[in-house]
This record gives sequence, structure tokens and C-alpha cells, in this order.
Amino acid sequence: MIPIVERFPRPSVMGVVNVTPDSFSDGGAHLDPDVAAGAARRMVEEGAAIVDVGGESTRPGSAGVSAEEELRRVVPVLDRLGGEIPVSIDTSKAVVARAALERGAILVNDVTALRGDPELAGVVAEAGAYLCLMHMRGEPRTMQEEPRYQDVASEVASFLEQRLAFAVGEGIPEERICLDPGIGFGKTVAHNLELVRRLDVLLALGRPVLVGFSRKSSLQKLTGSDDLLAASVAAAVAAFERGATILRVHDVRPTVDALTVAGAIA
Ligand code: HH2
Repeated sequence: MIPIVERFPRPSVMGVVNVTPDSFSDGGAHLDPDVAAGAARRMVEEGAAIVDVGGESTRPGSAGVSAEEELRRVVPVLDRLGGEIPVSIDTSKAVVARAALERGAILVNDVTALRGDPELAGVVAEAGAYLCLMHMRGEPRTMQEEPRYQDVASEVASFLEQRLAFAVGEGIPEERICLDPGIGFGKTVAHNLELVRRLDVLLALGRPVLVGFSRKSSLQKLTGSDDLLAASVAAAVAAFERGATILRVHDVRPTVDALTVAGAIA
């Protein structure tokens, strides 16, 4: 596997396909595996560098699903894709990651940053996969209950620095890892904005940064709008301009167009 910075040059778009009934913004839209696989292929045609397939919602308040249910949701989608497009698996479970990697996934996107399942690091290391380590305060069920930080940017960075060291200690080469501030995972609107404004604090760790601001409730709170397309594109461009490499988004084509222009200007 070539280093993640070469495989995903800045900016790269990660399209989101949630195979869940209850996801934050696209819940229920991709429950049918044919529809989900079609959406994933279309995202790549629209310019996504990778598509993030997930079978468990992590929206605030959600309780989680069993490994069996997660496998039941994602495996038929991965089988239909047949390893023909670059796929990331959004999971914290080793069995789900293993099933996805066997079906051609190249990146494991773990919102628990290897704290959820003690077997996951070994699965990633053995497969030689890429890994995204994300910051989350608490767990989805409770994470939005009065989030407080002294200094959100440095606390998130120091957490990710520790998780990066852990991953490397487990045999996952640093050059395969990217880091994510975890927009919306135990953060207020002000925290989310500050994390993007001060992305340099995360970049100082020397790893590429992934940002997922697309359709998150902070954008709804800021704009008062229910249509979060323009807000999501603006957030992606702002994150890119502050140094983000991978933008995780639901609306691929408009984000790719906006980043093409922002990149050309930069
Ligand atoms: N956000 C969500 C899920 N996975 N992974 C990373 N690395 N970064 C993120 O910001 C991130 C993520 C939540 O958004 P969404 O997929 O739209 O909703 P849900 O978790 O309800 O499926």
C-alpha cells in the first residue's frame, strides 16, 4: 500500500453511503443493497476518491447495533461492488472490518480510534489497510450532554496523538493513518467551528486530516436551514483551505466542483 498522502492527494473527497435506517441525514435512503451500491458507484463517477460504507449510525443518542446486523447491512453492498471502486468501511468492529477488507475495502474508518474493539488494530495491521482515527468525547448515546473543553483544539490533538502512537505500537505504519477531529462527536457548534479554524493544531501532528462536516446539525443551527447542501460545501471548502486533505461528504459532485475551484485558486 502506498502512503495515504500519495493515495489521497489534497483535496480528496470521501462519499458517504450509510446503509442504516436511522443515520443522521441519509438514514433509510440506502437500505436496499442495490440502491446503496448504485449510489457508491455514482459517487465515484462524480469524483469521489473513496466511498465510506457504514452499517451503524453514530448520530447523537444512538445506541449501536450488533455485529450480525452490521454485517447483514454492509456485506451485500460490498459484494455488489466487488472491489471495483475504492471503499472505506465505517465500523468499530473487527469482524465487520475483516469482512469488508476481504471484499476489497482499503480503509478502516473507526470513530472510536481503536478504543471500541481490541481486535480491530490487528485486523487493520494484518490487512495492510489505511486507517482513520477520529476523536469522540464519550459515546454516541451521551456525547452531546454538555460537552466541555479547556482548549478544544489542543485536547483533540493530544487525544489523536496518543491514539496514533497506540496504532503504530499495534503494528499499523504511521504512513497509512489519517486523523479526524470528529466534528459533532461531543462538541458544541462553537467547538466544531474552532476545530476547523485551528486545524493547524491537528496538522502539527504530521498526518493528513479528514474532516466530516457534511449535513451535521451545527450547520442547521448556524443557518436555520433544512437544506444543508450549500452549508456543507462551504464547510468542506473552509476545512480544505485550513489544510484538510480528505473531505467526508454526502453530496459529492457539488463538493468536488467547489474544491476544484478552491484548489485552483490556492
Ligand atoms: N461522521 C459520521 C460518521 N462517521 N467518520 C469520520 N471519520 N468522520 C466523521 O465526521 C464521521 C464519521 C456521522 O455522520 P453520518 O455518516 O452522516 O451519520 P450517521 O453516523 O448517523 O450514520
